[in-house]
Order: sequence, then C-alpha cells, then structure tokens
Amino acid sequence: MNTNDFRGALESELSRSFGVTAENAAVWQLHDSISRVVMENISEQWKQSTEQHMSGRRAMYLSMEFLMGRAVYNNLLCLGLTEVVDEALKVHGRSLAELEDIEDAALGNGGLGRLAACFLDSAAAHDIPLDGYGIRYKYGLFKQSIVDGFQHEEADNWTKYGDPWSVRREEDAVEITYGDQKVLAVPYDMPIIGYGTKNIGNLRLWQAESAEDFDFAAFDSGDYDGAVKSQNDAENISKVLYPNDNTDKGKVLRLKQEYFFSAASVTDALRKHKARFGTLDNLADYVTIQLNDTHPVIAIPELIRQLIAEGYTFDGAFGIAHKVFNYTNHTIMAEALEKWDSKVVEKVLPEVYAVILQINEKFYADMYARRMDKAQIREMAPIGDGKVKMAFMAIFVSSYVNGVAAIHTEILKNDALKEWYEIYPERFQNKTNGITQRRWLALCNPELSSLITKLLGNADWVKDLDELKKLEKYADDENVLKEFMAIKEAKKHQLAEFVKVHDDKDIDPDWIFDIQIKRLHEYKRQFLNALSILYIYFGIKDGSIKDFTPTVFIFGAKSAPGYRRAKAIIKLINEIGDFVNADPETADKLKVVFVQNYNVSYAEKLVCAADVSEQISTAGTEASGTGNMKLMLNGAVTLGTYDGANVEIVEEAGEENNYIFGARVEELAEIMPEYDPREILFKDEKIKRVLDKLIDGTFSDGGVPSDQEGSFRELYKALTDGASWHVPDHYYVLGDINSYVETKLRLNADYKDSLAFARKCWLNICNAGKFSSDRTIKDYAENIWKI
Ligand code: 26Q
Repeated sequence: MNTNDFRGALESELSRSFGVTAENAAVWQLHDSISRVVMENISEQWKQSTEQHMSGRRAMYLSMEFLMGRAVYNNLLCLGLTEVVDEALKVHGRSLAELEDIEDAALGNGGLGRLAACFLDSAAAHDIPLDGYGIRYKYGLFKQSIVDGFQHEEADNWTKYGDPWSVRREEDAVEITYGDQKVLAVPYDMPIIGYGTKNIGNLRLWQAESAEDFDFAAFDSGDYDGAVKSQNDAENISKVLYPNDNTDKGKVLRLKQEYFFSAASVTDALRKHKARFGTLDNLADYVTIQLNDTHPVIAIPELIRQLIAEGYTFDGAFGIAHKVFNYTNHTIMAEALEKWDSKVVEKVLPEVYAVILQINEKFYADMYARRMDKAQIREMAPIGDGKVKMAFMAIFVSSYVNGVAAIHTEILKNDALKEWYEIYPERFQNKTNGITQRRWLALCNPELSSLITKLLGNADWVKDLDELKKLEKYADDENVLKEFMAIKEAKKHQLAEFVKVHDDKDIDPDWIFDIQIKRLHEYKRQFLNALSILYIYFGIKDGSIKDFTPTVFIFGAKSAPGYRRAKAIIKLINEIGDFVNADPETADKLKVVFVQNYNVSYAEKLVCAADVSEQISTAGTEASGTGNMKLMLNGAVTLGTYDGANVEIVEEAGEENNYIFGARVEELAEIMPEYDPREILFKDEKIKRVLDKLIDGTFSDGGVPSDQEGSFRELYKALTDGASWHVPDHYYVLGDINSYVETKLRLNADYKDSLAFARKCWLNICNAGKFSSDRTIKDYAENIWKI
C-alpha cells in the first residue's frame, strides 16, 4: 500500500464507521479505522498462513498470560507501513504519535507474559508455525497510580474503545463443563504479523460466556438476580487477570480459568485435526504443545480424557499426551509451584480428576518397575499430601522440560528437580530467554536503529541480531561513540519530557539515569536499591563520598495488591525520594523518582534512556529476567548479581563492561545456614544509620491499625528477626549491601570518563545478539518441537 491508497481507505473507513473526517476524528476513532484498514489488507494473507499452519506440523503455546502491549505501532512496523501511515495522517494534520493514548493490552503480569508475546513475534518473523492460546480477560493487569506515596489500583478496561485487532470466531466456540457449571468459550483471534515475511501467526484468546440464554421465565416471575445469574457466573471466569506473579493462592476461580482455556484449546486442536485427517492416531505428528509454566498443565489430563472419550485406552491416550506436551519452568521458588487441593480439583473437575488419579497410578507403577524407594515415590507423585502437584504431573507426562537461563536450568537439574533429573536426564533442556529486537530496538529506539543500520550498511540485524557483533570494530572509534552518546542523550531528553507529563516529576537528562524496572518483589530487592540510596545520601552528607556524579534513580514497579511488604517498599521508596529530593545539600546530586503504572509502553521509553540497568536479585532467585536484555540492547551497563541471564549477559559482553557484585549461588549455600544479619547491623555503623532511618520516625508509613506494627518497622524486623515463614533477611540484603554500594560507586566514578563509559555501553549492544528471542524460538523449534 502506498500513502495515497492508505489515505483513501482510511478516509472512507472513518466516514463509513463514524461519519467523521480524518481532521476531526477522535484519537480512538482514528486508531479503530487505521486498524480496520490494516486488518482488511492482511486478511487474505492471514487466512493463507492459518491454512499453512494447520496443514503441517505446528506448535501451540498455551499461556495464561500474553503481555502484548500496544499493537498498532508494532503491526505497522512489521508491515513496513509506519512511514506510509504517518504521511497519510500528516495530510490531515494528524500524526501517528497521537496513538500514544491508545491503551496497552496488558493481559499479563510481567516476564512470563511478555516472553510469550516476544515468542509469537519471533516465530511469525521466522516462518515458524507457532500459535498462541490464552484468555481474553475483560480486565487486564490493574492500572497503578501513586497517591501520597502509596500504590493505588484501578481496573484496566482495555477494550473500552473496542478491540479492532481481534476477530470473534463464533463458529469455533467450545462448551466447557465443570462439576457445577457449563460455560461457553468463544475465541477472539489476533493476527501476529511477521516482520518482512508473508507469514502471519495467530493468537487465540478465549472469552467466557453463558451457555444458556438470558432466563426470561425467571425475569418474568420477578427473580431478576436469578435471571442473570448464570450469565454472570459464566462471564466471571474470564473477567480478570490474577495480579499475583510468583505466588499461588489456590483460589477456585483461578483453577476454573486454567481449565477454561486449556480445555478450550485442546478441544479446538482435536476438532480441527479430526476434521482434516479423520483420525487422532497421528495427532502427535502434527501438534506439539508448549505449557508456559504450570498454569495450563491441566491440559494434560484433559487431552487424555478427551482421547479416552474418543475410544482410546488410557495407555494409548497417555502415549499420545507424552509426545504432545512439553513444559517450561519459570521459577524455582517453592511458593510459586502450583499445588491444588485434591478435594477442590475433584469437585470442580470430577472427570478430569478421575484421569489425574490414573496418571498417578501409572506413576506409581512405573516407579515401582524402576525399583524406586517407596518414600521417594510418595514425595514425587502427582498426587500427594492431599494435593495435585502440577509441576510433577507435567514432568512425568511431558517429552521435554526446560529452564529459562543456563544457571536456572542447572539449579533445576542439580537442586530443585534433582530427583526428576536423575530419572529422566534426557528430558531436561535449557532455553535461555530472549526478547524481540523488533519491538525492543527497531520500534522503541529508531535513532539507535538508524545508526546501527548506517554502520552495517543494511538492516539485516532486524531479523538476525548476531549482526550486531560486526559493530565491535567501532568500539574505539570516537566519532561513532559520540554519535551513540548523542542518541542516548536524546532518548534521555525524550524520557524526561514524558516523565514530566505523565508523572509531573523533573529529571535532568545530564545526570546518570540509573533504572530498576520490574515487578515489585522481595527477591528482586528494590529494597536493597532503596537502602543503597540512603547509604550514599549519608556518605555525601558526611563527606565520605566525594565527587559523586549526579544520578537519578528511577523505579517502575507494580506490586500484587495483596502483597503487604511489596507495597511497603513502594511507599518507602517514595518516602526516601521525598526526603532526599528535598535536601538542598544533596539536591544537585541525588534524585529518586518512582514512575506510575509501569507497563510495556512505558518500558519502551525507559529502556532506551538508561545508563545503568539494575538487575540485583539475590543469586539463585531470578530464573532469567528479560528486562536485563532490553536495557543491554539499548546500551546500558548492567549493575547486577550473578543471577539468571545476567550470568550469560556478562559472559557475552565481558565482565569488564558491566558491574557485577554480591554473593554467588554456591557462596550463599555456604553462608545462609550460619547467617546472622544482626552481626552486620551491630558492627557496621554505616549500615546501622541507614537501617535506623526506617524506625526513627523520619519516614511515615502512613499510620497503621492499632493491632498492627508499622509497615517500615515490619520491613526492619524482616531483616533482623525474620518472620514465622522465613529466616532473618532471607534475601541477603544486608549481606550484599557493602559490595553493592562499592560497585555502584565504582560505576559512578567510571561514568566521568564519558568515552570509556560509552565504550562499555557500545560493547553491550554489540554482544546482545544471543538475547534475541529469534534465537530462543529457533532452539525450541529445532530441539523440542522438531519443526
Ligand atoms: C500462579 C498461581 C495463582 C496466581 C498467579 C500465579 C502466577 C502468575 C504469574 C505465578 C507466576 C507468574 C509469573 C511468573 C513470571 O513472570 N516469572 C518470570 O518469568 C520470566 C520469563 O521466563 C523470567 O525471566 C523471570 O525470571 C521469572 O520471574
């Protein structure tokens, strides 16, 4: 399409749908019509790609979460239409930039959901037949605002102005049966447009609706509540995304959600396969299913159940399921491993539970045959202690199990899932995560993209990120480094403008931008970052820290609404900010800013503007991290621990070009059993004066009910005394703080030599090739899916 074609199509679409001209259309109308023109334009191609996927071997990616972000810019980029559309809009005095008001599709919490989105993008770009299956939540992840330093949540009604990138496919609706309820799963399909190829993948999101019509008999007899009850109960299933990441509360509605989309997706696959081939015997030759964590693991007994209903024996069905399923683990933290009360599963999903019992029996039989110790069999069984253990069921049935970074997979094999690895070593693989360079460089950083394309002489890197390696020869080229520095400065200016408008905060683009953006969680240690700022503040005041390069510490993070400590940490960061920012003695050196409603679109602005990427989780806790990769790719140095993908980042880009600190996994294994944080607190005056601030009344945690202690005192006591569920300072905040601050100060001093610092940033960009999700997805395709 050229500019004129697009303009014509857009004008008639606006007139037909809304009776407006491009000049006076509201932003949402403009967005709606642009997308309709695009959707019309790709529809034939999309149909052909779908047919291609369905006629050969394909992979289904089952995920509770797809954190897609804003679709419009990405879709235009992938179609090569960005300029065309912008030109067309300019004729009418409008611009693509106005579409920044369009909401993100935030159907995910964080890393796991965004990874799913990056995978779909990479597969589409590289003609890999992968399709996503998930839930079309009415409300995505809550919107966050900060009021008086506290997080406030608001519902995210993301389809308020429509959802023009989806197509409802009534004809593929599936009936879902629970012990006490029947609902309809209606699919909405979103095209996943491959960059520079004709291939278009599909994301199918299921929406829950009532299987029965509105009950007029009840309504007529005056029973208004009864008349709408079945509808409400049905719609509740896809109403809202659970906002917890890395925890499991075991709620019935959550189990219903998991079964809802798993069963709908399995039914869909069987239906399509049978219609095409007339048999399910060869299902595993054509379909492979990747389970994104344990959330869709209920798909395993569901597939077996449906195969048995089709006449297969249990063993025959199990054999097919074994070939079809693979499971990705995203966490080693015990509290995140899903376990469902057997009684609950039996009540909510009686027929599925009957199959789980059979799987459990087969496990016992198989392990007896291997002469495994009885106690160990009981430990590892899919059903035990009155619970269904989703991870164990997944590993027992699947062909392959994978971790998401080298260190994470090693911990799974040697520690967390050691017993499983001993039985099935051939099942375990590593797939280090990645990110798509289309969104995380080409789209969000056109300035840096242009420089890269200019130096390389082509834009091949957009589909082959290893090309960046060729830029290493410019690492000592002063002109190139200066061009890079000018771009970084421009991106810092852009971010500063946005922060001013969005958060009404002033930040100075001449300062170091030190950025920590990720979900708020104790193991990610935003608390450590906050304490280090206070540490540095006192150091500047008492003169022990000299020549500190002015730094703004930027935080972006959402806390699960019920996670009290995480919320206390948000408030604490804001209190420290108010305190530090207001002190005239430090005001020209230190600043703390917590931005509101960190999401994909905000991330696109933050990652380009960072000088320093904070990746400071306790070693052994962050499975991979993917934000670390986004910041690296845009030329930030990593200030981080030896954890998750940081290990590989440093391996690729050089330890000398990054800032690694803190205890390592092996060291912590030695230290933790003996660790007493109070010894540090009593011996180290500088740490003590920081910690004392939490409880000396300087900061206000907002007052508390009389029967509870203040939340900052609770944070303090978590470090010194622990709590009923954990040892004192179980994330080793105080243990790592000195090495952290030292490293931070070394970085701060290094920054003064701006060319030498830019060189480090540059080498990080050059060596980011490994962290493309193109590499990850090809590895899945080759070594797990065999596509
Ligand atoms: C489970 C049960 C009930 C309610 C919620 C949940 C739940 C929801 C989301 C559990 C976990 C999650 C999300 C986990 C997650 O995002 N993990 C991250 O995955 C990334 C991609 O692999 C990694 O890079 C991160 O290290 C990992 O923390």
